[in-house]
Amino acid sequence: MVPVRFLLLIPLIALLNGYGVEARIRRYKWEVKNEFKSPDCYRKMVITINGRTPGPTIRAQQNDTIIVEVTNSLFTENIAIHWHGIRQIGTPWFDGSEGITQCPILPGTTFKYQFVVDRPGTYVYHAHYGMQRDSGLYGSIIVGLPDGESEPFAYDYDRNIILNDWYHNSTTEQAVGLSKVPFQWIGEPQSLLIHGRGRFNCSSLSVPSSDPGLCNTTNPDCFPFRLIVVPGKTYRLRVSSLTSLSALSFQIEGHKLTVVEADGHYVEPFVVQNLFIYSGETYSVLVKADQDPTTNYWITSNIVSRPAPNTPGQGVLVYYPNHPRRSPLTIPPAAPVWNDSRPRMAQSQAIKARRGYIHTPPAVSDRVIVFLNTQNELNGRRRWSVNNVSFTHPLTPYLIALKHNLTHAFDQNPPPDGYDFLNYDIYERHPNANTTSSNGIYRLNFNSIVDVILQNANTMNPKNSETHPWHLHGHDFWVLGYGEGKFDMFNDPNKYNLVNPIMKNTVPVHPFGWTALRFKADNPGAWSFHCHIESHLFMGMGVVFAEGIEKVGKLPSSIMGCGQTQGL
Ligand SMILES: *[C@@H]1O[C@H](CO)[C@@H](O)[C@H](O)[C@H]1NC(C)=O
Ligand SMILES: *[C@@H]1O[C@H](CO)[C@@H](O)[C@H](O)[C@H]1NC(C)=O
Ligand SMILES: *[C@@H]1O[C@H](CO)[C@@H](O)[C@H](O)[C@H]1NC(C)=O
Ligand SMILES: *[C@@H]1O[C@H](CO)[C@@H](O)[C@H](O)[C@H]1NC(C)=O
Ligand SMILES: *[C@@H]1O[C@H](CO)[C@@H](O)[C@H](O)[C@H]1NC(C)=O
Ligand SMILES: *[C@@H]1O[C@H](CO)[C@@H](O)[C@H](O)[C@H]1NC(C)=O
Ligand SMILES: *[C@@H]1O[C@H](CO)[C@@H](O)[C@H](O)[C@H]1NC(C)=O
Ligand SMILES: *[C@@H]1O[C@H](CO)[C@@H](O)[C@H](O)[C@H]1NC(C)=O
Ligand SMILES: [Cu+2]
Repeated sequence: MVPVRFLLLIPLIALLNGYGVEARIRRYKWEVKNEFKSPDCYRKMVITINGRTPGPTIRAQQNDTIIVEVTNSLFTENIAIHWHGIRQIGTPWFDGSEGITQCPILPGTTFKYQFVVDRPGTYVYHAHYGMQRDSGLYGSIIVGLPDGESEPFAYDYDRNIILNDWYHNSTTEQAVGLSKVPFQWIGEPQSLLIHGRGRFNCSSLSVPSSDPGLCNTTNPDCFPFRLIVVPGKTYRLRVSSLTSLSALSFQIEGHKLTVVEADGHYVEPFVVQNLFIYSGETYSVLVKADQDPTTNYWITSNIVSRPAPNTPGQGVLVYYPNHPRRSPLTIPPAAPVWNDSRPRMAQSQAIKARRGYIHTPPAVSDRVIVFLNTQNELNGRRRWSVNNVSFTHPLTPYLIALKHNLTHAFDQNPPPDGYDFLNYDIYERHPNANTTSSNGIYRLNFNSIVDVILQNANTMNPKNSETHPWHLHGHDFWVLGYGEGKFDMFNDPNKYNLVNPIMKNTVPVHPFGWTALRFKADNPGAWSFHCHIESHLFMGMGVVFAEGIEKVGKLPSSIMGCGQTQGL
């Protein structure tokens, strides 16, 4: 059966803006389905869009309107799709975060997302329902400049690579384990994917399967990723990570990477041998095909920050006209030391806004919120907490509850703006006996300037702290600084970079460290701010901000239907 596959591009009669530039409407029809695929040679039920994982790439120009009609053809599961990095100014109901901005899209129904991509850059989309992103529902959004404008750097070709980690257990099995008493951790991924392709060692299966097709290294689904380059040319590689758990190091054997873009903002260029990339981040790097063209080179991803088994993601950089099936004769480059966070911290600190493209942050903020991340046991389950509050979703999405004054839809008590920072030892294990779970939210004054300090700490394991990439919906923030140890309220703000901070939507907080952000609460709506690790969010590592609700326009009826929203 041929899957329904449409991709209509309708250059509607100019929605002419002030510059006389023509903004188009780009329409997509997606069918989301369960299918068996073998991205790492091991067959499992995945979620595809129009038969593919990763799904189709959305390509647009600045200020175009994107319309995606999503049909949920899954057997039983609900879905929602988040447009990661798109701020949804004026359309907060199409952010795609289930439980925050919309009710889920039920099986057998179609939902229409419609939004403007108002800034050029590299973005992604992915499921935002439970931990469903892990099942393969994700893809890229590439927004180009308007005709006649050019980037502040030169390249010959533009290529796109999404990095991921991959589990053989289903999302449901993972969720069941994480909710169980006793708690059952998901463990490390079985493989790493480079643009949807990986390689699991089929001989290492502990219980050999009676089905010889279950793990099949000649399945075309797992033919390794190839990037074919023409000698002498420069490539812009748009590298994104949508891992469920892993922090990654990405490299191309023998080639240097010049970082020029991060989360849709131009970076003052700097050169790296390997790019550290955290779930939810996007980068553009320039790579020149300037090495010996008679051979091919490894493209690798490796897990850092966790003691994972060595299951590198491997692809090949092929110098045209070498044979694309020819693997390099060398051994793949070694991974960085997993537990040395110094080079990762150094790379985070090296990312600055490009000269000529600096958005100067406001000099002071109106409110400072410190988020201490801790792990704890709550009712016999392991959870993550922020200032002793482990986040739970309400049945009624916040945006709807707030707009319609449904005060019983969620806990009206706001969670705390900080923790006992004078006395709390971030290097110790704490029982954190007073942790609670709540679905209360942070209400921000409209147009106020908010500082967020992410404070990392020890987990429930001795001498252990993890990397958490935090992602903010609806805004970009300035990254004012990173530090090691406990944030010093009195001295560290003096070291903030107010000169050329990068703006991003996702940022890591390094083990036992802190990260300081500033943003303007200028986008009416309700916005999730959470760790981008699927299992961590599932375990409560997130908060919700709301601002300017009185300025939110009339909510579309398509987002209703769950909790207390029936009949609205
Ligand atoms: C995009 O739209 C915004 C808001 O309407 C406008 O300020 C900006 O100039 C537009 N940019 C282009 C390139 O059309
Ligand atoms: C996969 O899920 C099953 C339960 O469905 C569980 O017993 C098993 O330990 C899980 N495997 C891994 C590697 O997490
Ligand atoms: C694959 O797994 C088998 C069995 O564990 C092991 O002997 C072999 O070395 C592995 N191969 C690779 C390439 O890691
Ligand atoms: C493995 O995949 C190849 C290519 O699709 C196919 O020809 C072969 O029959 C498969 N082997 C098994 C045991 O299913
Ligand atoms: C990393 O772990 C190894 C043991 O696996 C240990 O010997 C080493 O000291 C650790 N390095 C750092 C920087 O913590
Ligand atoms: C919600 O409450 C606000 C302030 O009390 C009021 O202005 C608004 O009309 C109410 N909205 C609805 C839908 O009842
Ligand atoms: C969280 O609870 C611990 C004790 O379990 C306490 O030391 C800490 O101050 C509390 N933090 C907040 C923000 O209430
Ligand atoms: C936990 O809360 C109770 C009641 O508020 C308080 O008496 C107790 O001291 C707290 N425990 C800790 C460790 O903070
Ligand atoms: Cu996390």
